[in-house]
Amino acid sequence: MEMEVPFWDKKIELMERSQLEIIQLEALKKQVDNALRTPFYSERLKKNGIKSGSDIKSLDDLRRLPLTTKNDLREAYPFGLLAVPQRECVRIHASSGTTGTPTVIYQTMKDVDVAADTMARSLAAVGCTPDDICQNMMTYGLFTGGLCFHYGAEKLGMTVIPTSSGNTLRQIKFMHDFGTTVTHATPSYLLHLHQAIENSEWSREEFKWRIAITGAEPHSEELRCKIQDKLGIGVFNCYGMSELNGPGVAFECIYRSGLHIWEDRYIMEIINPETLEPVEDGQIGELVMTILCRDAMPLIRYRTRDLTRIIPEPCKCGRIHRRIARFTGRTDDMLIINGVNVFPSQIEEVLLKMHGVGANYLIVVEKHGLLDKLTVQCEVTPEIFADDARVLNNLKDKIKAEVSALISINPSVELKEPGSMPIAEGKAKRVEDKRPKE
Ligand code: DLL
Repeated sequence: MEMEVPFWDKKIELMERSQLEIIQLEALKKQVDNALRTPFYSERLKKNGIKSGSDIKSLDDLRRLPLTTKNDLREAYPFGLLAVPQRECVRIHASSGTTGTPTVIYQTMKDVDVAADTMARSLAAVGCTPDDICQNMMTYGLFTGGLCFHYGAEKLGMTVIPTSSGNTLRQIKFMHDFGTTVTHATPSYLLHLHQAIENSEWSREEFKWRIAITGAEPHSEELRCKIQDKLGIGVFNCYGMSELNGPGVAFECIYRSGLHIWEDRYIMEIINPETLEPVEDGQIGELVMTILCRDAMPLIRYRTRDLTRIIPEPCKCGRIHRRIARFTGRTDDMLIINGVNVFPSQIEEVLLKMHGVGANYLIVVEKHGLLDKLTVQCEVTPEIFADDARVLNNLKDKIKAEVSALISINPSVELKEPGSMPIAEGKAKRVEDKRPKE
């Protein structure tokens, strides 16, 4: 039986490709003008011979523009990419940088509204309506999974319960008492939630849950099927990143076969991460994104480091916006631990400046029940090792506190005798990810 396809903005979602490309070109020109207002891009673009948006004559001219990296954002920290007077900027979000400097984004009120509209469009595409009660279990704060999702869910007209992450017993109570129909959580938290419901005083039938939106970390089709079977709900994949306004950048429709990228809001490219040249449609490469609608902070040809491929065939839903496949990995060493992005270099930074920490360390990530667990193992110096247990315990607590302050994850810390950890013969192995590959 044919399913009825829900839409938020039929005109935009079903428009002709030629029409979409006109919108993209106009928006790109504006974004280039906008970028020229920032100290960061004005220098870069002028170097590439671009002095105004009108230098962009066709979408192919995108390739004349420079790529932008996470490191560039760090260098532009805190305000180097602001394209409007600060008084027009109403919000700042941030995510982990590769070291202590975070990468930040700024939004005007219009930007907040456009991002909310994009999110609402994504939610409508999976069948969410104002009749739904939506519980957002992603962390509120600097992380975009909280607030940016929230604004989109409200824009659609759902009743939003901003429970944020954690406190599983309260999550379940709210889900039960308010009749929550839609949830937003990481896939690993969903499994945890399921187990907690099984252990609760209520049976599955006493919940009205029908849709789970999952994202912020990689997960496989098998995991989706497992969650769907266990919970008897529709599970939909949602991709996003802080730099691109958070969740809802790419989203599955009811057919669940790849994620549509909203191409009137973003231009996507898939490049070979070594040669930086575009790959053929259907080949795996790094996703590069240009934001078409953000006044406060332009972002041109941003290297996401996420590996995926374009699905060239049209989708059964009829949307013109092309799809990308589930992500197959990243081109850098970023770890995602319970949905939180962690770069090994951040932890190294803490360890290296800590008096008493020796030469060798290892970051271990493993599954502890259904959630991820982070352990930092490090050798101590011979002087500290000779001291009494209190000194060692203090060091342990200090490492825990500093790592936790920097990346918002509480690690276990294991201190090791000097010289007891294996010495690397080649490139030092600093991370052991023992989580089962999905
Ligand atoms: O994770 C934004 C988000 C919130 C997306 C809620 C979806 C739902 P960041 O913290 O900046 O932002 O992390 C972005 O997470 O580059 C991917 O590596 C990874 N990621 C996000 N969504 C998915 C997904 C948010 N659906 C980084 N599948 C990205 C695989 C994902 N990886």
